[in-house]
Amino acid sequence: METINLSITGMTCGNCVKHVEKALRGVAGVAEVEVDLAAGAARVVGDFSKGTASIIEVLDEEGYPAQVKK
Ligand SMILES: [Cu+2]
Repeated sequence: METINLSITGMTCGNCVKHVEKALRGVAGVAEVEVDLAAGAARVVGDFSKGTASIIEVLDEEGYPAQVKK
C-alpha cells in the first residue's frame, strides 16, 4: 500500500466532495480516500503500482482536474 496526496481544483461544496470520493473509490487499487474540501486536496491510499494516471483521468472526467503533489 502506498499513499498519494492530490491537489484537486473545482470542489466547492459537500456534494463535490461526495463526487470526488465516489470517483476515487471506483478506481481499481484504491483502498482509502480522504477528501479535504477547504484545502482542495485528497489523500488516497492504495496500490498504485500501475501508476496514478487512471486516478487523474477519472477526476478529470468528473470535472475536477487534479495533480499528484510531489
Ligand atoms: Cu459542489
